Amino acid sequence: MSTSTPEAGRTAERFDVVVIGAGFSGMYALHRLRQQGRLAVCLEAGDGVGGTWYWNRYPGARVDIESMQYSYSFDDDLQQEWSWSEHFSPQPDLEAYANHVADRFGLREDIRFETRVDELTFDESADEWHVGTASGERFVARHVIAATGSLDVSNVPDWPGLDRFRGEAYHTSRWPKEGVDLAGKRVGLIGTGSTGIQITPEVAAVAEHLTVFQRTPNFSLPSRNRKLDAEYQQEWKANYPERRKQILGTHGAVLMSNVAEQRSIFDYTEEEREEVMERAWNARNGLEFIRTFTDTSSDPKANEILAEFVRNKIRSMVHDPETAELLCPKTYPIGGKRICIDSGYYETFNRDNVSLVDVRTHPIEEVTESGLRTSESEYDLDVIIFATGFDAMTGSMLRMNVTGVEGARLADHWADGPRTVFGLMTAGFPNLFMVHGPGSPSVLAQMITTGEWQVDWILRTIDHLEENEISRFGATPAQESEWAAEVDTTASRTMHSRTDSWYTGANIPGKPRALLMYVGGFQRYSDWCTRAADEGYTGFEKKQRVPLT
Ligand code: NA7
Repeated sequence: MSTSTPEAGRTAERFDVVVIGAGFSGMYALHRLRQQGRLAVCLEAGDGVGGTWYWNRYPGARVDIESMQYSYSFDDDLQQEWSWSEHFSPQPDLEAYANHVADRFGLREDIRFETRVDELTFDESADEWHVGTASGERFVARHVIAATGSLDVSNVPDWPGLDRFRGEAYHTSRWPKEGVDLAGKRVGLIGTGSTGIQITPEVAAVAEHLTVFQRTPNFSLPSRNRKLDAEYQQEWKANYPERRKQILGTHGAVLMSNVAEQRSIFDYTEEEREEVMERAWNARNGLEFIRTFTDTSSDPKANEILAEFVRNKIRSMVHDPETAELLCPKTYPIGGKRICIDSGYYETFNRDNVSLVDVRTHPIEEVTESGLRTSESEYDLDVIIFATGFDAMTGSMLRMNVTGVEGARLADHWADGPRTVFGLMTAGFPNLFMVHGPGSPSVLAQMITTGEWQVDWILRTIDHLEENEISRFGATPAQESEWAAEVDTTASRTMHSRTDSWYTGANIPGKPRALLMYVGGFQRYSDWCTRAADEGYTGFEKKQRVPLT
């Protein structure tokens, strides 16, 4: 039971820790806090658990990490008993899993659903956070864990006329639970990132006509998704303890199959190279494909050979040469953005009811009452689907109106780009922890396992603070600069920082340009964090609790 406390004429509920978000990391944080006997509540904007996998329920939504790895590791009974049906789980399976976990561990009783946090204010006199919600509730807690997700705030471009459209319009991340009947309708889909690539074949199969509005084509590999048989799962389950440990020792917290070559692409004859690339193409994993050779991520010439191999695949799948050329990415290196995986994306453009419109050459200028107008033509549509991405990594923190020490606003602190220590804390905002925050590996590592790991680090830290009667604990600007140097040094070696995408904030007009995640690899990342804890958190700001008189 929480206690209550008067706050500005209202009653605030008091907890040890407020967790924001009931996605996979938030649920795990709540579970661990309860196990430790801490008084905790989890505030969730949606009316169900699952986070990303609660909101993104558009047709075709699917994870691109294999199911046996993309799952919780903290409870052996759970991982032994749960069965996955597909190699790459579709959204309904992931949401069902989240619901199962919430029920199995009795988490719902401490989750407040439909509770959106819109105010976080640090009270310096008591070293506590005051948490306000859109529906007027108030909470007070010494610590806040923001497990608010890397891809939560939808991006809808600010086109004139958006409110004038008489048909139906949906952002893919806010797809209605009851589904959308697209049968016999003229559908316009804007965006060809991972989401656009997943939803395209599904919409094409039912709509009267699908028009895909593409600004930048993406590299995509066939997912070769398959049903999982019992034998394969059993083999994983028998080896789970060992494999989960191995996962944490890898660059992306993912175990890969054995297709990666340990040699330069130029060590092979042209014929041999084609053979190796063909083998990698059939290996089911975008993350693995880019590591086919040792130099395709670093040497532009090597990268171009791999990119041209994929373009030739696209040309062989799409019958109309003009459409095929338009679908071929040519303006950035392969792997600069996350390589997508798809289920029949390119082949969909061979259908009579599908057309591709290049909005790079002729941008969308406005939404009209009956559809869209580009600088070249008008398109009459019954439904517009926005697969236009997210204000990623920073959006979900900034929209909570966070105010820290001396009234400092997080929006100002991050005005030139986010500054953090390990993506876990930011200076001037003590006792506030982030999971998968900017400057952490986030989507560059498998997020369920690395989320568990980060939550464990946070809870170890909170234990340390309680044991040592520290009431205020925070990162310092000097630590932020040190971490920024590590993030920048590792980033400069990669193609990500040289490619416009949501990874660098380039998808949101006016957003400062910086690589938003740590690319040094999960193992190196966890070494940094563990060292800080092992060394007694030297360098962090600490304030001793004032004894009660
Ligand atoms: P992404 O990858 O950010 O894709 C968004 C798409 O929307 C992309 O093709 C954009 O084109 C397009 N877009 C955005 N704004 C516009 C405007 N103004 N005009 C035309 N087209 C536009 O988001 P996703 O949801 O697909 O994927 C996000 C992650 O989820 C993904 O990486 C996986 O990790 C899971 P652009 O490329 O900017 O030219």
